[in-house]
Amino acid sequence: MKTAAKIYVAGHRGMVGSALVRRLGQAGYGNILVRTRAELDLLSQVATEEFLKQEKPDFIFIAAAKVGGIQANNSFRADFIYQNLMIEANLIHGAWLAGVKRLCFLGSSCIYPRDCPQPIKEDYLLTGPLEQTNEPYAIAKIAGIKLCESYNRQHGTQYFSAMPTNLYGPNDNYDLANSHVLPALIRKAHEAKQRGDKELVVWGSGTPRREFLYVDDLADACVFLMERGVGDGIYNIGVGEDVTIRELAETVMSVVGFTGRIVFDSTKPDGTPRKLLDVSRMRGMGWQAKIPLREGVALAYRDFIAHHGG
Ligand code: GFB
Repeated sequence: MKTAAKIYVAGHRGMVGSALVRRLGQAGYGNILVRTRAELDLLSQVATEEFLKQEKPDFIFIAAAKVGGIQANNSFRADFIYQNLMIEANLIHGAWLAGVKRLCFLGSSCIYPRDCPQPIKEDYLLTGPLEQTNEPYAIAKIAGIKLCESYNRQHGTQYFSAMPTNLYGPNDNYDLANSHVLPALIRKAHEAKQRGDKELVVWGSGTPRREFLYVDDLADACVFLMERGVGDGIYNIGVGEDVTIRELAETVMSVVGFTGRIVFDSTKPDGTPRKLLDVSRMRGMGWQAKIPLREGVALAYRDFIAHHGG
C-alpha cells in the first residue's frame, strides 16, 4: 500500500472502523475516505454502487456491520442477518464493479461451529452446527467470507477476511442490554462502585471462556495483512489465550476498584462454552497482539470515564 493510496474505511465511526482510521493515520496514509450513515446508506445497493464507482478507492476495509452482544444477537435476529448481508453484498459486489482490487472483510469468531475443537483453526469453518444465540449473524458473516472467496475465484479480485475474536476498546457500546460482556462489566462495576453497591450481577454461569482482543491490535493486524498483500483467505486475529467470564469480571472489578461480590444471573444465556482462536497463521507471518488484557481493560476504562463516566 502506498501512502498516497485512496483507502475507504466503511464504518469509520464504529469501534473497529475508528481504530482502523487511527492506525492508518499513524502509518502515514493520508488519503482516507469515509462517509457517515447520513451521507451513505450502505443498505442501499444503488447508493453504495454509485459511491464506489465515483470514488474508485484503491483499498477497502469493511468495518461497517450490525453488531452487539449475546442478547442483542438473540433478540434482533432479523436485523442482524438482513443488515449484515446487505452491507457486505453491496460493498463487495460494488467494489468489484468499481474495479477495486484489494479489500479486507471483517468477520467474527462466532462463524465457527459451536462445539469445534479448541483452539479454533481457520479450517474448521463449516464443519458443524453454529451456536444458536448468534446463528443469524454468523450466517451473514460466513456469506461475506464466501462472497470474497467467490469474487476472487470468478473475477480475480484480492479480497481477504480477518476473523477477530471478542473485541473491546475506545468507542465501544456500553448499553447494558445490547453490548458485549466486557463493556457491560466495565459500566456495571463503575456504577456499582459509585452507588456503593455490595454486588455485581454477571449474566449466565460465569464458566464460559472467551478471548479478548484490544481493538487497536485488530486494526494493526488488518493493516499488516493489507500491506503484506494477502489476496485471499481467512486470518484469525486473537491473543491466543482465554479467560472465564468470572475471571474477566474479577479483572474488571480490580481495574475499576469495585470490591463487592459477584452474583450470577442464571436466567441469562451462557452462549458458546468456549471460543479461543488458533492464531498460528498470523504468528507464522510475524504478527502478534501486543496489549495484554489487564492493560487493555485499564485503557478501555479510561475511555469509558472520558466519554460516559462521571
Ligand atoms: O460478549 P457476549 O455478549 O457475547 O457474552 P458472546 C459473552 C459471555 O459473557 C456470555 C456473559 O456467556 C454472557 O452470558 N456475560 C456476563 C455478559 N455478564 C454479561 C453482561 O452484562 N453482558 C453481556 N453481553 N454478557 C457474541 C456474539 O457472543 O460475541 C456475536 O453474539 C459476536 O455474534 C461477539 O460474535 C464477538 O461472546 O457470547
